[in-house]
Amino acid sequence: MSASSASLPRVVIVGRPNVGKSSLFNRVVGHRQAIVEDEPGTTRDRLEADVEWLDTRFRLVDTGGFETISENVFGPLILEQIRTAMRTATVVVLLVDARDGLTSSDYDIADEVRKCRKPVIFAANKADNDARELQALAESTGLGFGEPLAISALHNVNVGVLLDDVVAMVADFCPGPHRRLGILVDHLVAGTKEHRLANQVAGPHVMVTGHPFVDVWVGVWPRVMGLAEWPEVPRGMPWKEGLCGALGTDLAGFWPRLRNKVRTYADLRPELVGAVEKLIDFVSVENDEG
Ligand SMILES: Nc1nc2c(ncn2[C@@H]2O[C@H](COP(=O)(O)OP(=O)(O)OP(=O)(O)O)[C@@H](O)[C@H]2O)c(=O)[nH]1
Ligand SMILES: [Mg+2]
Repeated sequence: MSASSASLPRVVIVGRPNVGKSSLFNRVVGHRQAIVEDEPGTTRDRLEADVEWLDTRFRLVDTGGFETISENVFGPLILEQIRTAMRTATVVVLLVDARDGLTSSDYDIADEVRKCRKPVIFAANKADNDARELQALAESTGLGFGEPLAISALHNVNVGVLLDDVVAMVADFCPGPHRRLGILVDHLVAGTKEHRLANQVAGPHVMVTGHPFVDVWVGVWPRVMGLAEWPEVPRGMPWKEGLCGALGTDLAGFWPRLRNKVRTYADLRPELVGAVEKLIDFVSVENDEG
């Protein structure tokens, strides 16, 4: 994968075996790259290709079919592969089969898709003729994603419409010169896991910055709460719980009290104020890129 491919928005096709994910992938990519078979479980390895539609470039990802009850020893591996692919997705395309109707595997993959909280395009494939299209639309609303877009990967019906939707969602979701994203991270110190993750997601339109404190509460001067210092919390203990334990106060009530005591910038440590100012500058700056 080239460096530019790695930074493209990712569009991930998921669904149970044999619904036509690889057929759709091949149709969009424009040639037969993924293996298509009338045999469930054909795709086991994730397959990716760069695609361009209406001047938008994205990376299309085909995944293995997800099956609830499976003799297939690859089942858990495929599920892990699908989850990994969805975690990095900008848009997920959930595909069902318009001819077969819904199966328990469709419901289960739909739950996985819901859990990943990404924008979803819901499509019913193999809608080759009108009667089947109607059947697809009626039945598939049961998955909770509304009416599917009826498509046929084989006969190239509505695949362009699906790509239009993909491009609109990518534009909606993706940071760009006119839609910058700022992320504030706790404990952003060189050499930490937080630092490595921040470096991975930062880009021309995404700024990740943070404060060095173990928790954002430490960004408030302890004197605000009448303390000389924040108590030490033993390593390995969740910090907020440890702090409230040491102070003999309840966790749920502490945050509102702390928040209400903060009145001015002088109540906050300069490291926290500085990081927030940097983010505000970044997301609100006027730009002349286009
Ligand atoms: N009639 C019809 N058949 C289709 C359509 N799209 C795919 N098929 C057929 O459905 C079967 C399965 O297609 P695949 O693309 O391999 O399905 P898949 O979802 O990738 O399957 P797995 O890799 O096993 O998860 C093949 O026989 C395809 O020719 C379509 O639009 N209409
Ligand atoms: Mg396949």
